[in-house]
Amino acid sequence: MEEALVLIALGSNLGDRAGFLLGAVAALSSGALADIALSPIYETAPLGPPGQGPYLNAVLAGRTRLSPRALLDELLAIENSFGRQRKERWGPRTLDLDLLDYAGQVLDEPGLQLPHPRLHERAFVLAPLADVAPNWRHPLLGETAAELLAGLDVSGVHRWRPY
Ligand code: A4P
Ligand code: MG
Repeated sequence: MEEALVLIALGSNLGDRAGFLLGAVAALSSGALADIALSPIYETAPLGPPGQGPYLNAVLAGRTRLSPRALLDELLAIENSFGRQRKERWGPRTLDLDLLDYAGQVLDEPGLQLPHPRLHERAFVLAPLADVAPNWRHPLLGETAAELLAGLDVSGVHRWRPY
């Protein structure tokens, strides 16, 4: 199969957040993906049920020979290897890996939608996406990440500065 350009969102709001994000990058680089570029890490206000801590979020770009479905299965396996437990929707998690885009494909299958159906409304995804893929355009909306971000509230999204 040809190599496909893919974009993946990473998020964590439990435990060693940066360690989980970077562990996922390492796992992907030794398996599913080549030529990984990683955005800066952002610290972001949680969207979802109250009482959760802040997230760290980032986006990576890379190339894969896997099909969309095989890549999603790999993402779910990596989430599980970092102790992800699915409890409530949008609840706290050690590691969330979302497939944002696969070579601009549009798919709507059980368990796999492309582009990711909520990416265009989420500043915590669009800010790092604009950093790592400034020329990318949303396959359905035609706008860049920066253009999509311009319409959103970015007050809860900051470059992460641990010191
Ligand atoms: N699925 C379908 N298409 C995709 C895709 N393109 N990429 C299916 C990934 N998964 C896809 O996801 C549910 C199912 O979606 C998967 O089994 C897969 O088959 P999940 O990760 O189990 O559930 P979830 O993440 O709790 O739900 P959901 O709706 O995916 O939540 P989101 O949209 O991922 O949001 N706040 C901040 N600040 N930062 C965050 O990162 N993340 C969430 C989760 C909530 N609040 C947040 C953040
Ligand atoms: Mg998810």
